[in-house]
Amino acid sequence: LLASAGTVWAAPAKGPVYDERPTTITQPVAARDYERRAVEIPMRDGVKLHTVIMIPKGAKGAAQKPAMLLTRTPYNAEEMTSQHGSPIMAVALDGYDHAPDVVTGGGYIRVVQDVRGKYGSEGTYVMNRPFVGTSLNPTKTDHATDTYDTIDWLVKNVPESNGRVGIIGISYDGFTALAALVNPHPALKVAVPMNPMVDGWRGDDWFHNGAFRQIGISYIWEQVATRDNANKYEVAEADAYAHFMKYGSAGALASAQGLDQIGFWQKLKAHQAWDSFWQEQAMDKVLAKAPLKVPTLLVHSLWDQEDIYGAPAVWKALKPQDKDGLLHMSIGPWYHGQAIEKADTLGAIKWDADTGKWWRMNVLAPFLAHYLYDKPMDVPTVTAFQSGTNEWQKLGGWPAAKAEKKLYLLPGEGLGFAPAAEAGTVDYVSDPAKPVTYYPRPNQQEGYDGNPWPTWLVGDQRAVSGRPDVLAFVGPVLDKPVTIAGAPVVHLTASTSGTDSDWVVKLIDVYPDAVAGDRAMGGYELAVGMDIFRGRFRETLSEARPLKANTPLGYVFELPQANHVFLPGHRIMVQVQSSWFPLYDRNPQTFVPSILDAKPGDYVKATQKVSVGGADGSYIALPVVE
Ligand code: PG9
Repeated sequence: LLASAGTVWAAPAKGPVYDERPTTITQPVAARDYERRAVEIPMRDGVKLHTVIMIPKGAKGAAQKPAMLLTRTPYNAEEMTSQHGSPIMAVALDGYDHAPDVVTGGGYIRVVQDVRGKYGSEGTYVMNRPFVGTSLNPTKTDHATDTYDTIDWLVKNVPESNGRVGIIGISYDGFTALAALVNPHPALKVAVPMNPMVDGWRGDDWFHNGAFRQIGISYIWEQVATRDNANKYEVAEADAYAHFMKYGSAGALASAQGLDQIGFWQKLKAHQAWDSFWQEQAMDKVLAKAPLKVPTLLVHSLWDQEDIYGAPAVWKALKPQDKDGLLHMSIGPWYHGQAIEKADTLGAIKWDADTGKWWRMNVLAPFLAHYLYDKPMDVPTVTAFQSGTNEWQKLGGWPAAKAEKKLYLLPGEGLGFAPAAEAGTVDYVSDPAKPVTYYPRPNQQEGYDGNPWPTWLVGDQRAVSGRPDVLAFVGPVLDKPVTIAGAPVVHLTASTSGTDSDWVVKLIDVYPDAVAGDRAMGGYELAVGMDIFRGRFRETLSEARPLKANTPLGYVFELPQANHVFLPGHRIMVQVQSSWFPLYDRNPQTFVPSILDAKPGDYVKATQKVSVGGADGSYIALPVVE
């Protein structure tokens, strides 16, 4: 309807309606296969927590009353329970935390609650709120009391249920599932903490062995700035590498991005060592104070890009005192949270079957049904996926072997089970102006959609193998399998010309050039365990101390858990480097009291010398299953 030249166009006063929207509208309500209740549950201090309860239709009058599966989250209970706007419960629960096939397959009542201070819930917000009775929480409420009060309300106010409650959740919500185990409500019959955040300094979200995970800055901003994550972290740079380089230190970047206003950021800056702030809230330490009372299934992902430390740390702390055999663990070949998704592949790595579905049907579903419906179960103490053979194993405990078999770094970047008699060094120059990336640029901000973030831990390490500042020690072609099950321990002896340094060590499976039936995998370098250690914590994790320059010093730290077979025809490789950017902030290589506040002039090149051979030569102690 173009107006012809010279005429003034106006909407006709009469005739067909021009605006196609009605002035008022009636929303048709589709028949749901569940009843949805949104309630505000009062806590002991009067604060009300917003809670969505989804009751499957037919639950009333069913022969077996359903149990309740609870998740406590900072990630928006309303949104998490209304996916795709679907009236079908299994579809509405698509996505994070739910395992809808298990929830609806088991006929459970699904309960999702916003934690204090987030989305629909009243109250203050504190990141992973520490517990009452510690110096970090002066109030009378924490996640343990809030879970207790919630369960107490649920069993009294949801008459459709059988009065039993299970708690389940991933990551932050895995942390809240662990918190439920502190003075648990008697109606809490089972807990499934999946990839839980346990110790933010040792190896989960904020630091790894003291090295700061600066890509978490955007999460901190969005999570803490507002109740509903409305204020987004805005960046001008398309490449996170450029974004983090622009500001120099992570502290300068955070200030520019407004983080100084955020209470959690102030605390994080004030506690860059593993001091009482971190130790008092570490969940493995908190839980070890009393025997476990609730049957618990810890879920660990072997390639967890966010919380690779947590679940095994809780296992280690609690299993020795678990007299009643309540503690179980599953170890899968997954990224963070992938157990509830399709998991036949992880990046380029193929597992020959959907490992997520297998685990949900054979472990998660029977474990919940046993404790919530008294059904028989055949779930072993530990269910572990072995990469390499790509098979599930039923184990009586974990780890299956002690880290005792020494794999030596050898002169000329060799690697082997026999040490070299003669002592020497293999050297490189680490330049903070040109840090080694954790995966090839462009690096995106953390996030899942179409982003390499969830799978970067299995990225091909050939991307950096040839760099002059990355050492790649490689062993001979294996003529028989080498099986490891547990956490390899790094024993690195190295000197630096600086007074502080980061050490990144990677244990890698090098595929043969010809992989039968899968040419794309020829020569692939798959890291089966890698981590970073910030040198200043060499003597004690709880205090930063300068390194003595140009002096060989010992660094001992664990790599993440591995359950892997290096197959015949493959080679083992160990890589060593001194930056892992932009995931971790750069070590200036000059000792400064606060790396977050390092100044441009503090960043200097350093000559790194890794000791090989002789009495003090570097090695990795492998948990080899003979
Ligand atoms: N890894 C995320 C997280 C946990 C705890 C604190 C902050 C972040 C998560 O996936 O929930």
